[in-house]
Amino acid sequence: MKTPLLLSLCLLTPALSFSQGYVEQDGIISIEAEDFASQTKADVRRWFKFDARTPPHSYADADDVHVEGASGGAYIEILPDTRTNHDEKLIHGENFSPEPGKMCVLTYPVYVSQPGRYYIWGRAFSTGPEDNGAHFGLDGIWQESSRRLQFCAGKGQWTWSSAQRRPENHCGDPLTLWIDIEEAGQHTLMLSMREDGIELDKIVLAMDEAFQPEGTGPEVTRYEPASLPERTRFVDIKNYSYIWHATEDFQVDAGAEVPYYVHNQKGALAINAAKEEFRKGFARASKVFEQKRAREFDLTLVTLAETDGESEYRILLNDKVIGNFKNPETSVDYREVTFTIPDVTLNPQDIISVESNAVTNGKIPEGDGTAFARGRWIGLVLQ
Ligand SMILES: [Ca+2]
Ligand SMILES: [Ca+2]
Ligand SMILES: [Ca+2]
Ligand SMILES: [Ca+2]
Repeated sequence: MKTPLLLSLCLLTPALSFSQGYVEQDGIISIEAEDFASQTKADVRRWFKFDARTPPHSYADADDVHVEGASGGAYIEILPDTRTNHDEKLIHGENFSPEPGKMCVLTYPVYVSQPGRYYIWGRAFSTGPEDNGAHFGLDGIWQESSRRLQFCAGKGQWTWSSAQRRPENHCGDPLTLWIDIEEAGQHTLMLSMREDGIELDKIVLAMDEAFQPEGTGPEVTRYEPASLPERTRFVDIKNYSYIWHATEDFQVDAGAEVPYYVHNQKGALAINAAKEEFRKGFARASKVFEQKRAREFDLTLVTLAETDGESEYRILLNDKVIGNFKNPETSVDYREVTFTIPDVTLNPQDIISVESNAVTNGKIPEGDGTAFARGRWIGLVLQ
């Protein structure tokens, strides 16, 4: 029986997915190139993702797949690649884009805490002279300093570069490519094509000039949010207009047969059945409907079942009983149980009361007798 229980627990707490961006950590933003958020201007050329499961493609291409050695086991390449050497015709807007932002535009959301200058590092696999350039931008602006990332050395292997191609120096020098981020906060890093056939594995932005990536580079700085608090009460309530909490919204009726006390840990009203005189009769708590207009609701009472006994509950509208319930037997103490009365019209100043009693089912020994359930309930839900 253990497997079905585990399975059902897993189904109860599924991992809700959401899109993750990247964050700057200690002056570093490390991004898997293949984890872009969007691609536009991809009608003539396109970035394709390659990993171990990518099937063979049918586009023009001068080199093989290079998944081996790629960070995260994946990278991106712009295809088709129709200019792989100087003899193949150079066509602006087709196999070459000297201007950034015109072709194969990718975006990466990044959250930056420290504004300033970030040096751009790319990790590429180049096999020829015409597959080794790309442009970067930020928030729709292609700063001159972030255009024309260039890879010259390191052919036929994954290679890092931070060099900008310049008229006087086509291969560029290290640390000549950067982006200036003027304000802390959310930004969009952009990447676009310069030469088709380029393969990019990873992108690193680094504030420190002395930083030099090695191997597959620093661990990616994906945004990993803190875990959120899970619902611990009213767990079966899937929708509601209002929740009236027993301990906060209801007034305990001092004139009832027995009193309630507040069981803080469970957020419940309860009867102290340790006192024998509280074992007979009903405790009661009430609330006034304070809205200005009459409304119709389904009323759902949420009680806590107990192993000691099956307490009885009554819901009253202006002292008239409109619902009678009894907790089911349970093997799990404080399991939430719901009882619903459909289609109740509440008028302004109506008084809604909840009553319950302490009972024993004689099953759980305690002292000389048996333990009592305490008529616990946590609230009334208006749906
Ligand atoms: Ca290729
Ligand atoms: Ca090319
Ligand atoms: Ca290539
Ligand atoms: Ca990668």
